[in-house]
Amino acid sequence: MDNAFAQDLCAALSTRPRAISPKYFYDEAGSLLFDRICDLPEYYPTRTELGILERNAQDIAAHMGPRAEIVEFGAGALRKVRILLDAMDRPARYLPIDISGEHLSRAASALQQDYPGLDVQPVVADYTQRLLLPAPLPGAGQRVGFFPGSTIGNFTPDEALHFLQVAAQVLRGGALLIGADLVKDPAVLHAAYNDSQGVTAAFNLNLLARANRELSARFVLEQFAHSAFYNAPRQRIEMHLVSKRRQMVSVGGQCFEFEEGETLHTENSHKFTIDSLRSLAVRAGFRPGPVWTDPDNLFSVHWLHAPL
Ligand code: AVI
Repeated sequence: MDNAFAQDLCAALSTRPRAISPKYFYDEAGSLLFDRICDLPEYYPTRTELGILERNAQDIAAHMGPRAEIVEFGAGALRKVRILLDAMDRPARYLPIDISGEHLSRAASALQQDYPGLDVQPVVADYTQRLLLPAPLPGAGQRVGFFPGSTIGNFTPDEALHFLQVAAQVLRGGALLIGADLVKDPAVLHAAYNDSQGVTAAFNLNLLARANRELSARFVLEQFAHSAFYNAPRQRIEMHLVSKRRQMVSVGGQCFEFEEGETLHTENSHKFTIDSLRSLAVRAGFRPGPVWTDPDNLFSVHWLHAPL
């Protein structure tokens, strides 16, 4: 099997407990479902972070200083970077990094149209690995990384540390602006990942639908249930797909058995305290700066100084 999704899915189904990386949610259909999640009434992170950025745009822009470059890890959230660009003093360059070239060039050309004077340079790369970025523009200000959405929460703690270490290297002398969802009332978290319209359930089940589309797998979607719950000791939402009965599934010609109630663990979404995010950043070499939150303390946006 030369396909990473096929390899990782078969490996996940062959081990116990069964778990697969959440990165496989994001094919075309999954990305559209995620966009719908962001607009759900129960899913507070997106609108809360947007509100924090809007209310504090001038202050954040002052920290960035004139002629700054923004390096965005992932090219999803154009709505968010626009808030920064609109407040900044003559932004010099925007470097969105994404593993999907198609998604990236769409995002980059949309932004270029609206900001004709801005130098937009997409970088196709896996930002969870080592990163090589173009040299700073002559006369440019500081290089500021932007990692919104609490995507850091979808990494394992080791991956999160590694990501921050890579970011600290490529942002040397600059800073990182990062969004982190906060630990809160489990009922609020539960509602955000168990929405009444069933969009999060469809997003979770799309992993199996994708396997059917791409890997000639034969998952019967009706035989799996979406499950999302807050694991309080580990401060994370866990998403699973639960087999509703004993069944056999086939992926790429290989057969796997599910017992009734057995799960495939599809995602962790870690929640942070302000201190836990700052301590992690310190371990990666950053020096914590200001933190902006909302009046209900649902979400946080951190300014982290990169090492020199
Ligand atoms: C992308 N990421 C930060 C989302 C989250 O909340 O962990 C993905 C998501 N999963 C279910 N709903 C949203």
